[in-house]
Amino acid sequence: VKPLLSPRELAQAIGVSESSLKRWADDGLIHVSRTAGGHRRIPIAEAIRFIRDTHAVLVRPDILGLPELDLSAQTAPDESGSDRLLGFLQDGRGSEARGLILSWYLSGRDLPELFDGPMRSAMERIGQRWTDDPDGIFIEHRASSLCMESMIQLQTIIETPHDALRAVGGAPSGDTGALATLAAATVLTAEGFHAVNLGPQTPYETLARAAQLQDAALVWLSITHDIGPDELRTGVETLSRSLQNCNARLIVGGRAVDPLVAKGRPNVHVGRSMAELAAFAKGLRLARTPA
Ligand code: B12
Repeated sequence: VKPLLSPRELAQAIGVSESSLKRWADDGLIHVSRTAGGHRRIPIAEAIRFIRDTHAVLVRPDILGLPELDLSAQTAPDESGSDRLLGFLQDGRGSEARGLILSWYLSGRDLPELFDGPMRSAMERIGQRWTDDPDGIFIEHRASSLCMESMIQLQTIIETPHDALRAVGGAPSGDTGALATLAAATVLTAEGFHAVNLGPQTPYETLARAAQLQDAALVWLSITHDIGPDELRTGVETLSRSLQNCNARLIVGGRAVDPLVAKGRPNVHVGRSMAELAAFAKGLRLARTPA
């Protein structure tokens, strides 16, 4: 991805004239920095924000260093769009899967909507295959990797503000799920957090220590596989107790989460979706931002 663009490059990328683009910059519709010589430069994250907000069509993604997009995806990720994603993931068509997800994002869709919708449902359907399809496990592992590649690509075009609050998270010991915790990190990045994802199989003590070292405002725990209710409850209890000392809020979620883990623990919140995680992050950011 190209970190800084000239007005001419962005103009070409979205198929408008350079003079229009310079005018929008001078009117403050698009934020630019200046080179030592006084030339306008547009950070990639600002270019992406502008494209999303104005529904501009990215006709030349290559100028931004982005791969080919699925321009027909500029509509809502409706049922047929979800089926297309499922098809690409099942067939191992990585560039098409990434292009489709990126196109949805660039057309203004929010990440929680994409992860709670098409990505989750595609992975659910793929996860049903291994019982009766000898290639099911191969397809599931490959599809998981493709989803992760797509999320990492999204992270490279989202800007983290300098004064971002910090978040730390992962999946607990015993849980091999890497996708949901990466989705959480990606959503938090889009919500303006500096998110550190420790990935699957992270011991509760490591999460607590990382939260302390990073001075985290938010800790997330993502549970994909059933690790046993007692183990989960004890782990969350230990974690929430350690977090009280560093003033971090804990949000626990994932398809195998038990809502009872938050009982009697005011610094623990249970969420079921990426939309809930985003809402929680927004609330926390508002509460922690000085007036
Ligand atoms: C991918 C996957 C794996 C991969 C994980 C690899 C990877 N790189 O991530 C691998 C292949 C390793 C795997 C292994 C196993 N798996 Co598995 N796996 C899945 C699968 C297909 C997809 C899960 C996924 O990542 N989905 C995509 C994410 C984005 O969606 P999500 O998990 O639903 O999360 C959403 C919400 O829960 C929420 N959310 C998630 N995290 C968080 C966090 C917060 C804070 C919040 C607020 C919200 C939130 O937002 C997300 C988006 O909407 C599911 C099928 C399914 N129905 O989900 C089975 C599934 C979870 N696996 C299952 C099983 C049985 C296994 C195995 C035991 C199989 C085996 N016999 O070996 C093993 C071992 C698991 C272990 N001990 O850890 C069962 C679980 C049953 C259970 N009761 O736990 C499932 C449901 C499949 C099935 N239908 O039977 N698995």
